[in-house]
Amino acid sequence: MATTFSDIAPLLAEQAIELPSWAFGNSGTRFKVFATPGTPRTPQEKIADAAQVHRYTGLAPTVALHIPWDNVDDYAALGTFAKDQGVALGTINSNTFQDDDYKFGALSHVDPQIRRKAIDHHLECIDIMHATGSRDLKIWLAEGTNYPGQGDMRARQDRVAESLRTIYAALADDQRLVLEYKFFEPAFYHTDVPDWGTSYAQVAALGDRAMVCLDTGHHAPGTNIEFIVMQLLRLGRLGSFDFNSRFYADDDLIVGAADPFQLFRIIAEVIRGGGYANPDVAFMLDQCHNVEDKIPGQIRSVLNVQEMTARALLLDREALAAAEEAGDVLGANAVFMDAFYTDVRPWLAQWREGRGLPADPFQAYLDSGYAQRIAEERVGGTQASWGA
Ligand code: LRH
Ligand code: MN
Ligand code: MN
Repeated sequence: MATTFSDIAPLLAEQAIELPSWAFGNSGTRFKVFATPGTPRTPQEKIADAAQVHRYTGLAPTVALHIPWDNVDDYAALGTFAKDQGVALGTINSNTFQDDDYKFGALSHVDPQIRRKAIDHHLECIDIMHATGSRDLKIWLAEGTNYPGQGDMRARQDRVAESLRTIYAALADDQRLVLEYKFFEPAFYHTDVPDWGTSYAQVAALGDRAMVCLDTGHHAPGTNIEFIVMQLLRLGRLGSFDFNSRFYADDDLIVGAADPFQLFRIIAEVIRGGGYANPDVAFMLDQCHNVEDKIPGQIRSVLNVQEMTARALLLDREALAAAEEAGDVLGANAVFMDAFYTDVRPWLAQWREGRGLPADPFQAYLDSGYAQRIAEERVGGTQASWGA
């Protein structure tokens, strides 16, 4: 029997997408960072903006922090502030990519003192997790080399493994380490954790609470990302997604903007592998809004994820399995495409209204006057920007 909207309604209600605090700061390229009036100046203002996204969509109950970008004196108080705004603090992201000491590596550095410094930064992040009640420590390593011969790739891999072991050992039993991979940038010749296989090999050596983070913008063009999703779910190591979209490299554009069909295929595979509405697989955004308004950009993003989730949940799995088993190539593909081409927007608008949310969250936010208010109120101080 075909799946209907009422079948999927309870599953949609379980969707939660974590927002990155850094999406609310100014960002740009290495050529120019454009400032927007009303941009947050503090972690508190970023959280207040993130809470707006949740208020109008009901989809984004948590906010990820990046340390030291979101440094505050009292993280427990920041957690209380978030709660008062209607959201909670989520993943803690470490940062070993903006310190001169890490020019030639952090967890992989040849100098044990620099490795120690990078490890200590992660231990501080774990302390913050205790104060905020965060479950996940997300690590992305900007480490690698630019020229063949510059570094001993094998020795660097061993040092990364040893450093990760020390960090993992400091986690509490209910905390996880999530290791993100990226095929290039900032290093251009080799990267120490370039792909899902390396991330998997590293986390598998640590223990059950070490997982892989899949950032959709971190693959070579043409990579079949849904295959990786399948494999990591199969291996029980898909810990989280950093969702965004890209046309060229790590563009960090709005998820679903460049290739909605790819987003559909990824989510269909998450559902197939039991990763949907499963707390083990965190859905997060990792985006920057260089030229568009940030809060509406985040609202559009979570709605894009919700729309593709609804379409993927509507996939008639029985019909698909029957066609697959019968070797009906075009029939199977037609079942798949039917789900993708279903316009779920009118139904989602109705569904939202039934849950006390605005039918059109995007417009409701624009009409709220919040953007004008923050532009007037947030004067003086230094606006947050990606990287600070
Ligand atoms: C690296 C990355 C990683 C960082 C974030 C700011 O490209 O995706 O997740 O923490 O960007
Ligand atoms: Mn990322
Ligand atoms: Mn990235």
